Amino acid sequence: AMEGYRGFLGLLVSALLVGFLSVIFTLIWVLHYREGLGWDGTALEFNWHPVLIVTGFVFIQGIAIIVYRLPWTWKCSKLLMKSIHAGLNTVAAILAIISLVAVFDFHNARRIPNMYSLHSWVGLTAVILYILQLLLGFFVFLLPWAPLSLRALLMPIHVYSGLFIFGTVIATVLMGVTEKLIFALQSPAYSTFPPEGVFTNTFGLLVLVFGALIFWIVTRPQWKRPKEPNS
Ligand code: ASC
Repeated sequence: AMEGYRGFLGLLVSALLVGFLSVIFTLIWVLHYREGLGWDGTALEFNWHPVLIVTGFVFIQGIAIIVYRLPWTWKCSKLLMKSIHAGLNTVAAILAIISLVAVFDFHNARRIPNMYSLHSWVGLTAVILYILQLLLGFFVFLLPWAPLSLRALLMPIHVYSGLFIFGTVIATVLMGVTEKLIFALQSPAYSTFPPEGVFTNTFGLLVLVFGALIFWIVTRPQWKRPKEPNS
């Protein structure tokens, strides 16, 4: 048991480190390589989009997925852990929505068309599914009214769609990074390996590794919260 616990801690610390680094890399990207942050219809407003997505939709969502795995919380009530899971996912949803407002606002101010790219189609689908997942989870699993039979029926779907949405978000981040670099890096071009291109490709790899670590942690059966009878 001690062996499994140390393995868990090692991966948890790695995931937290890689997730935190991803957020720092996004900040360095927009503050150092790009124009910085602001809310004025210019690129400064667009730049909130990657910052809020990586902070909320990647990092906070990743933590929310594995909160039940933290062994020191196994003595906490299930209701408290569900509230933390729901609370983190609510914060992530709010940040994702603000990040979409930033892009649409920037596009409209600059008369750039909306919703033409695959990044935008998949990304908006992920946000809509995430909000539906949040509402369904709130009414079925958090509020006390749903019968156990309905919870048991919907739990595998909740787990599956949660991981599907998380994976989709990571794929969408990779598409967004590629799209932005091809738009933004003109002279010198992306194809000439400028420092911003190499730095931001590295950031994309960090996000992918974060996803891989969260997915590993959450799919180890031996690290699951022991199930109390009748829940
Ligand atoms: C819940 C909860 C669980 C599941 C289970 C359904 O709300 O706390 O552990 O649903 O009851 O299989």
